[in-house]
Amino acid sequence: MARSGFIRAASILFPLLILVNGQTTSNSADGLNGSAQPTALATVGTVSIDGTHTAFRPIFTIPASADEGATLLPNIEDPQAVNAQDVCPGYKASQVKDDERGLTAVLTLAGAACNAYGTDIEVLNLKVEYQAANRLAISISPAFIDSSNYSHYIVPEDLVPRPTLESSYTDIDLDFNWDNEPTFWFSVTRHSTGDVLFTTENQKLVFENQFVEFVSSLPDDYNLYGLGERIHSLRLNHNLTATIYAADAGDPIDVYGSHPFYLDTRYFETDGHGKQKLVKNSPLPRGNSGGSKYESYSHGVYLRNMHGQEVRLQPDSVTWRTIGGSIDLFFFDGPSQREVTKQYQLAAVGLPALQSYWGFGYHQCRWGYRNWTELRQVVDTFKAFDIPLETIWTDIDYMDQYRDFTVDPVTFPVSEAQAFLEQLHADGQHYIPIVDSAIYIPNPTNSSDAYATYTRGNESGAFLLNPDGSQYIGAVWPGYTVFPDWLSKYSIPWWVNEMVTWHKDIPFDGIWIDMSEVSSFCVGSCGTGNITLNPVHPPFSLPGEVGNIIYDYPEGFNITNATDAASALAASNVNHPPYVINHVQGDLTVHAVSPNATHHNGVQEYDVHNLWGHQILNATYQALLSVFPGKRPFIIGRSTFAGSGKWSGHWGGDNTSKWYYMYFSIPQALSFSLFGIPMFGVDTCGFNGNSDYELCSRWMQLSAFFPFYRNHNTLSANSQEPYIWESVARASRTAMNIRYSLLPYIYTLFYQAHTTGSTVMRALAWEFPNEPLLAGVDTQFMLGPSLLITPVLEPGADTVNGIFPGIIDGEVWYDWYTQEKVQAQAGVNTTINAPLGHIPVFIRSGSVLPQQEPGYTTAESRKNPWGLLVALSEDGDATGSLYVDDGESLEPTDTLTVAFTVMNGKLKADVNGNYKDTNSLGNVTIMGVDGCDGNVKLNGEKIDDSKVDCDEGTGVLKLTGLNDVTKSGAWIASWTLSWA
Ligand code: MIG
Repeated sequence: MARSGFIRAASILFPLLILVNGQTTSNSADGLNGSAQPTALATVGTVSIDGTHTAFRPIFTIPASADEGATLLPNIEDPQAVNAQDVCPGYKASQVKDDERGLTAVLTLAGAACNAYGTDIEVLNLKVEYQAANRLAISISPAFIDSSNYSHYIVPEDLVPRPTLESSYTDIDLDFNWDNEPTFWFSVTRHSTGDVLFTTENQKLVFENQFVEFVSSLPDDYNLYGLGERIHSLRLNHNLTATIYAADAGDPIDVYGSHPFYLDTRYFETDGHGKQKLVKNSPLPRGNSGGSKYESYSHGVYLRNMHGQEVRLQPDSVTWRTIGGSIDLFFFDGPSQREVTKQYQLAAVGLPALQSYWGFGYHQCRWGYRNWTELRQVVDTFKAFDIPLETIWTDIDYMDQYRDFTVDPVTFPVSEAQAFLEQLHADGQHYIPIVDSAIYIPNPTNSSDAYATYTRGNESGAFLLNPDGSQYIGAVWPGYTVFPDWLSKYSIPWWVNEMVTWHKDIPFDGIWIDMSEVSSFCVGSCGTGNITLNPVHPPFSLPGEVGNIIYDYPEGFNITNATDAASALAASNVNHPPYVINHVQGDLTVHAVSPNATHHNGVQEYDVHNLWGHQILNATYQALLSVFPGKRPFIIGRSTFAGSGKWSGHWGGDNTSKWYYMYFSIPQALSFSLFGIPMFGVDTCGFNGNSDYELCSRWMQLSAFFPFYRNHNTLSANSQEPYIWESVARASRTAMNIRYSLLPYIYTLFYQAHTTGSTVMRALAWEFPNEPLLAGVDTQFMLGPSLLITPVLEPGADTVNGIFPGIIDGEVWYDWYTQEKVQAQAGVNTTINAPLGHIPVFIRSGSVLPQQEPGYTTAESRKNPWGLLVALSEDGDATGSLYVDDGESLEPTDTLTVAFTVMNGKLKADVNGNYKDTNSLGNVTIMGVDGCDGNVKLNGEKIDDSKVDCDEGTGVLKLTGLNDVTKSGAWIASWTLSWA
């Protein structure tokens, strides 16, 4: 094939790499940090399945060494490292001014500067505010900030909003205390209980230009949650260094996003007269019958800081370290998780975006879908297997040489796109393409390499710079690339325009943002001086590329920034700050845009690194508002920051087809509930590696209860669409049938999250806060208040052990499938039958779940009859709610809410609002009825016996075929149903 082309992922399922020329073209580095000269000339050809070459031309491969940084020993692993607590003098407070809203003071260095990891700041300002009825703010920042328009100590409020002072604050349950002995320290206590929540007593405050440290003691066996993003159990380990530095790394524990927030839950034994004794969790106290003897109090702590951070958890303390910025701490008083999470979102980070209804359908993706025809086949195969498919995704395969806002003219031509997407949309289905964060910089010596997206961005000044003002040029899939500068006022308009323009060719429905940490495959501005070699090949092979030969780099080539590491105190060293955080890439310059990349306003990436992925989500949100005026943007992003939920959802990134990764998806999701990003899911069946039917079957069923439900796979791994294995197809249909029937419930939960900050996926401990033994449970979870999911998380099992929470306080559980009451003991594991293809789901007593008959797509489902599933409490009560709107308007004017209450054998549906839904009510199932005489009435009118089925044995009352008595619509008016 004659067209020029880079090695294309689409065709490398059977790759062939031919090396024709090993000559090197080395030049010396040009002085910019990390500048690398690629030296390998290889010719890459790929052979498609039928053996014809699809691409064949010489390309340069960036040497692997270009992405190697300095070998650095993380401070926490360095036995020789100075402990700032030992050498630093701390501060003394003076000029204390107290008033009812808080206090201000000046903190002055209490001795000779220690300059442990930077330069001590002599004088600091302390400001404490009782900000609101549930929030205390403590901020400590340099008194003299030497900057006319920018200081890295102060987080700009337009980048990260700062919780503001509210008029009412007197109800706050937090007290701030301080003292100067031996040096300045402070504590925060819970007023009502006297419990010390945070105290820096006997620890020094360390505040340097590139290092800030404060330490609080914690109670024995504490329960801390959050501090993301990481792959970890829900309850954080007591010997854990939680590094917060956005990284393109899916495997180790510290990953893509930055969420400097934790939830702290403390359990107390009660005797009915207030708090008694703090309860330890291990060994976990077990409940007996007769009511829980415990109660819990939760508070939240948020550090509003954008810099690289380490939060060191040790058995008795938390040490918070940052490599810049200031201390801007917020305490949320709870006193329950539910309230903490609401307080955090409402005041600090914002409420999550309202999601489109269709976003809750099933999504299929993979890296390696090769052309529109293959996509069509996938879509058709789902249909043939009767497995619901809502949205088909494409990875970077669709792009022309991996360039954003292009399509491959041969494999994904615009001409075919139109037909494909028209049909897809006509079938009520959707399409989402990936958009990468880096922008290809064309080869200036080759006019046919011109790339309009680059040209337009470059002309408007939308890209990051080097310290010397030249363009910062890293490398990602397309070759050498530049990166949007989100602090430049030109970047968002440029991005919006690119998306609006591209949508005219490719009418996508949402956007998937990748590589936004922001990832770059080489250290520093490695493309500087080299772009005439573009497009170059990344410094490593793509998954599945076999026989990929990459030339060694010549001797003497060294990009470790050795010369860069010397200066410490005088000026800030941003690429190699004196304090070495325990970063997954080692060196901060590795596999990401380097910290010394410079924004048009002079701000260095060092100061805002953790925000890059957050800002591209903002830009994309703005873009989609322009593409779809008045509609809710659908965005899934990789790197997130505190507050990204207001624009986007998140997927868990590059996991592996392993059982333990399936387990980790639960704590990761629950953590994102705490962070205010409820639209979360992971690569179902696993990204890296090959899946198998057993794992994929379990995983397809588990993810069906996650808000974002997508199967995604890496390039060249075996196919893992659910139809690949008969057993997975069956298991998927079963779970999807449940999910789709519950779409009204899930959508209502999201509406509540969007309006109140409540969570969607919930830890057992949050719904049942009086049971200390639930503090660490993350192998089961709740979907909303009413559904308990207990998945099998190991191979070869046909049962699973799970706890039934709340039994001690009278909770009853109903099996989703049999609708019978579960026989279980309080506070102990119950063995639950769970053969392959069966995911245990239980309904909490006291719930009314709105349902709709599942269709093939969410659009079809929305046209189907409604249903209600009622699970009565022991007292015969239940409540629930339903929210309905058009499912897509950004600010829907017509909405409908229904409040359900059950008491004394009567179910009342209280209908409010003006959204017109004319679907009838098909079924009502009531579980836990205490006998029924068959005299069932709707608004006083007897329902025909043929529609009534009452099983006295199981206590299940089933009403079916109600459609003809609810013809004009289930929610056209309020109604009452009675059966006793
Ligand atoms: O470096 O676009 O996490 O989901 O398939 C790999 C290819 C780049 C990383 C994403 C993954 C995606 C892949 N991308």
